[in-house]
Order: sequence, then structure tokens, then C-alpha cells
Amino acid sequence: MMRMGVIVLFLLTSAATGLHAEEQPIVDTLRGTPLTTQFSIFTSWGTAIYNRAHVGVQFTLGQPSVLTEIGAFVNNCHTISGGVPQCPETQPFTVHIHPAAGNGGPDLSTTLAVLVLSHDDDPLVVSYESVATHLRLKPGTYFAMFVPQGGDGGILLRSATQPFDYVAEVATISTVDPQTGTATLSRTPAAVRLLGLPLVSVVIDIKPRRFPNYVNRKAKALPVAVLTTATFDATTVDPTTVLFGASGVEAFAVRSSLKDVDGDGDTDLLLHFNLRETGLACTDTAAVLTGETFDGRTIEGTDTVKVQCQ
Ligand SMILES: [Ca+2]
Ligand SMILES: [Ca+2]
Ligand SMILES: [Ca+2]
Repeated sequence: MMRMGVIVLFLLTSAATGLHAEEQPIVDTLRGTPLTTQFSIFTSWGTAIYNRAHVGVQFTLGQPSVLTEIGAFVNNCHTISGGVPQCPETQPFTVHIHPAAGNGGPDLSTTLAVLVLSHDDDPLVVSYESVATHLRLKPGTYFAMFVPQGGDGGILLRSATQPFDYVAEVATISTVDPQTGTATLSRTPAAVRLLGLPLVSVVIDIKPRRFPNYVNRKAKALPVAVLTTATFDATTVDPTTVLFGASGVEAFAVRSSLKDVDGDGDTDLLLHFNLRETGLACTDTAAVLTGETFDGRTIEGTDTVKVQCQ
């Protein structure tokens, strides 16, 4: 007689899976290096960053997204002479976000954000310096350019030997001379990480069930509904996180309620905004609503307006 072993499969379900929005790497060439690593500048090599050479990493978004963190192993100090740093008051690097231009490099005529990296204030070590952000971006190709402040300079880490041998993974890097606009594009090891979250597009209705959406600037309150659809449950939106206005960052809701606004049998979210706080101007033809769901997903919706200014 054969005895059959009993195999018990434990199906583990993680509360984190599918329930909580988690930042996902858009670019990650760190090769798993602990973010606390400090590489000695004397045994580190990298792409030079200075006022005639801004260095950036290319990234592509396949869906509307929120950029949540930009970081890199960088060091800045324009001169280290005989082992002694000659940069008494170094300022942190900044990061400029640009869309890609037709030639493949960054379009410097359009700056979507300027952010300031954290700063180790130690010219002799290369540290992971980063910034948290909440930048909403459409699908497309972009560059995060590392830009020095003043006459400073430094490196974006490529490789190091202390405290351990390290070579970053390859990223698509552009080096730009901001004075001439000359841009080069290369595949180069560079220790960079960009994190993001997919943006959930929602259907909103300004002045529910009315169209066109005439906005009388003399009115006090403006009602806006987030509609429940086959793919989105508006009751999952945390009303305290919602912002609405000309660009979607202006006004918090002064009150909110759950009701079937469009009469299709499911429950929608109805919000009221103080019109004066929305920043809507006579020339605006659309308004944007942004916010988060209770489980941390970022939402965005837009609707047309006709602002009456007479
Ligand atoms: Ca440093
Ligand atoms: Ca409407
Ligand atoms: Ca409904």
C-alpha cells in the first residue's frame, strides 16, 4: 500500500495586494543598494553636473500617473582640491521636470515642476538625495533634470568602490547645455529612482444634470458630482482630500454628501465648493477635480465650464 502524503497549500492573501495603492518604480537603476549607503567621493565616478551641463533621466508613462518621489545618488561640490572641499555653502541640487522634445531630449521651454532635493551637506560622500512630490502627469515621455544652484557642480553616480564595489544599472540620460540648448542622449549607468502611482480617471459633473455648465461668478457655491460608473465607485473617494478648481489644486469641498445624483440607481458623491476659492477665471473653459480614495489611489476628473463674467 502506498501512503499518500498530504500536501496542504496555504493560499496567502496579502491585504496589501490590490487594496492599497503602492508606489511603483517608474525608473529604478539603484540595483537594490540601500538608500542609506554613503559612497566615498574619492572612489566614486559619475556623470558631471554643472551650470553648462544639466543631467537628466528620461522616463515614460504609459498611463496618467502621479510622480511621488524622485531621487538619485548624487554629490555636489564644485571643487575638491587635495582632498579638501572648496564649497563652503553648497546648496542642494534641484530637479526640473520637462516633457520630451521632438529631438528626443528635454523640451526646456516647458517646465512642469521645479523641486529641491534633500541634501546631505557633506561634499565628501555620495548620498541618496530625494524629494517627495505629487506631480500629476499625462502619458508620455519626460525628463527629470538634475540642476545645480548657483555655480555649484557635482556628479550623478555611475560607479563606486567604497564602501563596496558598485555599478548602477543603465538609464537613458540626457546632458543639456542650458545656454545653447544642445542635448545629448545616451544609455549610461546612473543611480536614479523615480516612483509613481497610476492616476484613476473619474467622471465628474459640474452643476449635476445641467449643461452647459454656466458658472456665475457672483454665485457663492458650485456643486460638483463624482459619478459612480461601471469601473469606479464614487463612494470610495475621501471627500476631505478632494480639491477642485482651474487646475485641480485650489478649493477644498465645503460640504459633501452621498446620493444618486444622476438617477441611474447607484450612489454618487456630491460636493460643494466655495466658488471664490476655485480660481476659475473668465477665460477658463474647463475645471479639474483631484483627490484620493480611502485606500490611497489618486483620482482626477475634468469637466467643461462657461464662466459668466458680465
Ligand atoms: Ca554629499
Ligand atoms: Ca453639468
Ligand atoms: Ca448614480
